[in-house]
Amino acid sequence: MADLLRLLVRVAEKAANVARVCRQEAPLFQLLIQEKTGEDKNKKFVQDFKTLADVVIQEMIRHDVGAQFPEMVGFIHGEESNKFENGLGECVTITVCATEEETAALLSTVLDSDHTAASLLARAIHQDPATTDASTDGLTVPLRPSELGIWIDPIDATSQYIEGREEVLAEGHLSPSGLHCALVLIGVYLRNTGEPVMGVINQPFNYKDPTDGRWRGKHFWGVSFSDINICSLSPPKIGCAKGQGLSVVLSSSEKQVVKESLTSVCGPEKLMYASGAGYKILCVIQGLADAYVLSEGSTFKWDSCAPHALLRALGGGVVDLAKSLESSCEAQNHLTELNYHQPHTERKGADRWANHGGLVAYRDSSQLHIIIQALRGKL
Ligand code: 2IP
Ligand code: CA
Ligand code: CA
Repeated sequence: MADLLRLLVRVAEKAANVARVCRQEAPLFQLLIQEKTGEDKNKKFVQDFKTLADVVIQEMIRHDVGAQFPEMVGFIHGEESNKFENGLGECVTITVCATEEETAALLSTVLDSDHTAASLLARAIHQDPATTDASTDGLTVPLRPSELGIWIDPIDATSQYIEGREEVLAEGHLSPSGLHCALVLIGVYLRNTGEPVMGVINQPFNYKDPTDGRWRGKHFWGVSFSDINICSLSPPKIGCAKGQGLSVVLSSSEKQVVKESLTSVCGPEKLMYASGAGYKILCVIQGLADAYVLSEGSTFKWDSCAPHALLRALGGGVVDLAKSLESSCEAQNHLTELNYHQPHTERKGADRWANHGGLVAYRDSSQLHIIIQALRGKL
């Protein structure tokens, strides 16, 4: 399955190109913003955004993976629906066509005949990205495409992407908000168990090159299956030196009781806040925080699948917080780890795929246990 990994790294880079192109064209960017309605609405935000960039990226990934791995068609899921309404109120189904010209023609029907914008987007969709990842050479993974499914979040932290604040990232430090929180997330899971086995994360706005003023991205990948555990990042040193306490990243909207309970194991300066569910898990992957705690069901399978696979490759994981608080046997993390194959059938729309019990993302299971103990009986 190393060829699937290479394809996902490439298609995530193409996705990042589309995300950058959409931001570079200010008038185009305004055109792209649409409000979500009905059951697909993420309850968390009064206003959530559905951008054409999101839809286009998701369909491009679905198209490219389906073309190379036909056995996976029907098992490539994502956050977005591929229906988009244009300025005339017409519903257009976004697909990637056989040629750049045909894709441009389809996109221009959504972009109210703005051919320049449509051509720019179509070019990014059909262009092969420059970078390939040589570090996957020689890798073999004994999995068949017919055993796998995919979760795509074409752009996580859409609000940061739309707001577009430019922050300079300091080495070794977490930065709470800004364009760098926006991530392309592609996760692969086993259809029969729901276990996350492969993940690719692309950060399209990692660094603004002062020589040409253009954004450069960065990507991360990981594979975790059976005794294979490989990650493009080497495991960061476990923090929590004696007496220093854990560092935990939270959503700024996290409950007060969670903040207070964690202060006892973290110390006040070690509680940090950041935007984007994917970015917060990436902070744990990179060692910028020891854990990410979320007490609400405001994330979805497409948010956690990809970064979860990377954390597993590093010896950590992502557990369901509610289940972990109930579970009496601390050692059995595998029973509380999130999985990705079954919807909550009693729910509707996006809610069927929510991580309802909240979550804890961690690198080290002894740190996970400290966190669970601190929160037990408090929620
Ligand atoms: C969102 C996004 C938000 C996050 C929310 C996700 O996904 O990652 O930032 O909230 O849970 O569902 P918070 O930043 O408070 O953690 P999207 O941007 O794809 O809707
Ligand atoms: Ca998301
Ligand atoms: Ca998204």
